[in-house]
Amino acid sequence: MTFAHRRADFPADFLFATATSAYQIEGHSFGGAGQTHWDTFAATPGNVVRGENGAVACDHYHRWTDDLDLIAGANLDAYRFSTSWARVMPDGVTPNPDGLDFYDRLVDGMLERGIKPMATLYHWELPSALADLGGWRNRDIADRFADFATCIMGKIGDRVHRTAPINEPWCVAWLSHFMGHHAPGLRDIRAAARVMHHVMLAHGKATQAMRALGMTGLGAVMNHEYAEPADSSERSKELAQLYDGIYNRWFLGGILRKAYPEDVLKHLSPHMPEGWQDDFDTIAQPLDWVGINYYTRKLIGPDGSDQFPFLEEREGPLEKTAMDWEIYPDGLLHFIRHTASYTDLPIYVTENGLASYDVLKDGAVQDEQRIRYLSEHLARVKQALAEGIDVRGYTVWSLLDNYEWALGYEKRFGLVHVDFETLARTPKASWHTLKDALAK
Ligand code: PNW
Repeated sequence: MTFAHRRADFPADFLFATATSAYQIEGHSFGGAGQTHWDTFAATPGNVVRGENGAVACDHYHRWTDDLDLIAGANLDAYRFSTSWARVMPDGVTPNPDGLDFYDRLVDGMLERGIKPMATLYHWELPSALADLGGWRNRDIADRFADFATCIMGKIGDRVHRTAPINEPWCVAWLSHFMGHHAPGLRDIRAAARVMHHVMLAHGKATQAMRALGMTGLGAVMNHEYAEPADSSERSKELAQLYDGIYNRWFLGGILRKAYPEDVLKHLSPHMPEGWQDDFDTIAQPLDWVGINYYTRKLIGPDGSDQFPFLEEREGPLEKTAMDWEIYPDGLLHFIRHTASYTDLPIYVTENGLASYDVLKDGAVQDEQRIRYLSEHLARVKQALAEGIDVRGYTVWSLLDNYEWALGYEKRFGLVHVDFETLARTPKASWHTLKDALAK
């Protein structure tokens, strides 16, 4: 047997969930959504595989009732979804009643099916009107984001179970402004350092805005990658440590310790925005939970240059997914323990999963690697629970095959297969496995 878990092995109130995000599934050409920086980024040749974008995606905007049925059908307890800023406020500031109504119906649809809504306000589709003002590089973004939080949560905040302002600050800052892999595609240390801070400030201000609405259940979702030195040299160890700092300690430090890690700050401080030291009381708002998104580890070695961050990722020896990401379940246990070393707050695994080479054949998809991956990672969650760490939930990325950002529609992360010609949904073997394991 490849899947070694049953619902009964976990605490009675433990939540099994699945996740998606707005731009990756909804279809951004529908319902009056505004243009986003991802539309612009995807339209520039070389940024995204085949130049694909989220204009239609999974057409979830029209098929959302079917999709909620698929979540309930797998006996899952909760659904982590995101609200598109450009759908709710097409120009970044003016509310769109159709957009607000869409999320209102979606949340009610979850409640009707006994699914707990877990909302993320921002999962990367910045309205172009705000991108044109400098986007996340402009400090004003934090106030605009708080206004968006007030607008969308004024509509649905009374019914959501858990809410996080921003999905994966590292991706918003580093991946998008230093590595250039995601919109807006910058490779600029000064831009990256500013965003490393503004994204934290926006988290804090949005949290304040949601508290002002009387909301509870507010948290933060960080992504983590285990950094392994590529060899036993001191230099590789140092650089793995630096990678760990940028990726795994910066945002936790800001939100939970009112401080950025010194080893990273040493390199970023010349580029930080003025007055950053004075913002921690706003950033470090009291929270109710912390989320961990975890997929893989990276082997880190020197790139031979004298250019910060001096490091490169090396090919690792472990089994890989279709993303070419190594499968390293111990990393999940590491980050649950690591997060618990910062805080006693309840922890949710808010994303975990893999892209696999799935083939639809005779109406079925045999995604054995996914079943094994989920089983091995859930075993680490059990281990953390056995150590007394307060883990409250586990979330599979993703419900559906969807728009995998710069990799377009090629990489399939879903529990449910999507045919991108017909948009037909077919539950994979992993969906059936969860349905059986999670029967109540
Ligand atoms: C997460 N990286 O993103 C996101 O929350 C999802 O939107 C995404 O589909 C999922 O993981 C799978 O990729 C990441 O390049 C995307 O290091 C890319 C990276 C990390 C996280």
